[in-house]
Amino acid sequence: MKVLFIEVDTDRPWAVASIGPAFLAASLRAAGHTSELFRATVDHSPSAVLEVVRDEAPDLIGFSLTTRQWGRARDLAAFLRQHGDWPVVAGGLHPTFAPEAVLASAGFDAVCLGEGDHALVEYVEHLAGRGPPPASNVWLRGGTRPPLREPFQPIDGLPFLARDHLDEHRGIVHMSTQRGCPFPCTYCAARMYDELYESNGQAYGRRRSVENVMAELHAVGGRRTSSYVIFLDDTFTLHHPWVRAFCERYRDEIGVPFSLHARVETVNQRLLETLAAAGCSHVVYGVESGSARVRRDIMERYATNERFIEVFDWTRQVGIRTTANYMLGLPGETPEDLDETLALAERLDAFDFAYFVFYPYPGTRLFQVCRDKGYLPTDWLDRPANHRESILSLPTLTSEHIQRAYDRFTELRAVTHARRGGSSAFIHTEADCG
Ligand code: B12
Ligand code: SF4
Repeated sequence: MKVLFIEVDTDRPWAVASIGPAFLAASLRAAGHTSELFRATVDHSPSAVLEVVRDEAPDLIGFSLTTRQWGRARDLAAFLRQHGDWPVVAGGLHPTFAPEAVLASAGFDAVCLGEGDHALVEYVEHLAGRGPPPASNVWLRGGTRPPLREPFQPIDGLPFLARDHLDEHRGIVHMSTQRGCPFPCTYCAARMYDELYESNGQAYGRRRSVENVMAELHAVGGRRTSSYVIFLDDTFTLHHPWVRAFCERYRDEIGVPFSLHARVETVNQRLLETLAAAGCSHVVYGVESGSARVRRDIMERYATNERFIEVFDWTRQVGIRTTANYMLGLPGETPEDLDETLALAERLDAFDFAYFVFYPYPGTRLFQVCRDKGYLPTDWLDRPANHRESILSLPTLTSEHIQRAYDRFTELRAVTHARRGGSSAFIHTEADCG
């Protein structure tokens, strides 16, 4: 059976395609199936996508979706259904936490809840007439919500990523060493996988062995062909014994620069020195707000401003560049809180930073708050899910307040950029994690 994943771009191409399909393709191929990925850029009209689908002649089409991708994917799936009868399945965070909305849309035959590695293979076997419908994770249109299968164990048993499904160029390698994140950030969609499985009595958090991660790094060419390794894990610096054991082997066997996401609570000076010695050149920290009140009472993040300042200083001292991520426009936030965020950004003086207008992702606690308090418009699923303007009506902030803060961040970034000599080494980071 042949599966065609359609990667849906929204406003511009991303440097990397979804990690989900790269995992799924690996499992499909291990089970004897074929997998291809087509990136529908913003320039591809629905007819152009249809043409590609006709040429590829898949037995199943798969969409891996974040909320941002949902609107365009919905329209594309409906268009494909008008012109053909290819079965279509959607998976990823958005379908997992808004499955009813996906199944109610024309063009989707099934939704995958949570992990898809085994579930998709079972579904494909079923479509091939070689097995019963999947008993778990795959929710068929018209059917009832299925139970969740146990998270994949042992995680080392997963085949290595199908790298032809990732846009990797010039020796850049993307790696994923763990699934799940133990922190409770109320805005975070990634964390919802943990909660979904925990509410089912299952533990989602797992990390691959150092041995297994090293084997994948060698399999992609090791130091011979790799120029830079990007660890996509939500918080790479969990469990220091693992990180130290990894760093020792990485330094000796691979040694090329790498980047990762961390939280300030999960690093200390010694660990940062170890990371730097192994080749770590860039750490992305989630700061999110400069107001301790907002972090503590709204986001459930308990680090102090002093902690951020010392960790950014330590990171600089060991020669690692930092990127800080900030959010603007949360429910309960005030204009004074936004001022504090800008002030902390100035004080931290990260090598680079990214700033996002808050968007409430389905499944998260803050989504629930926004819905319960009437901040969320009823047509939220039809509005663009971007991070440049707020879709919320907040009693404590107007859209002008948020826009002004966003513009001040844009100015600060331009100034920082100019001060660094317009360095092209600025790294554009998009995930709100760490
Ligand atoms: C790496 C990463 C990126 C990379 C790669 C994108 C990607 N989707 O992989 C880049 C830099 C491009 C990126 C960009 C953005 N990202 Co991002 N990103 C991540 C991150 C940190 C890791 C992804 C990962 O490694 N997943 C691991 C794999 C195993 O999980 P998975 O993708 O969910 O796939 C499994 C299942 O869901 C299922 N499955 C997935 N797809 C499919 C498809 C089918 C057909 C089936 C059957 C099953 C299935 O099976 C897979 C294997 O078990 C996540 C956080 C996270 N932990 O998920 C955020 C995350 C996905 N990103 C997020 C956001 C908001 C963004 C941006 C909007 C950031 C921004 N502010 O601009 C952009 C938009 C990207 C887009 N195309 O829409 C949010 C999404 C929230 C949501 N509900 O939509 C997350 C959850 C971060 C967060 N904490 O909230 N991101
Ligand atoms: S924002 Fe990052 S640290 Fe917080 S729960 Fe999500 S993945 Fe974990």
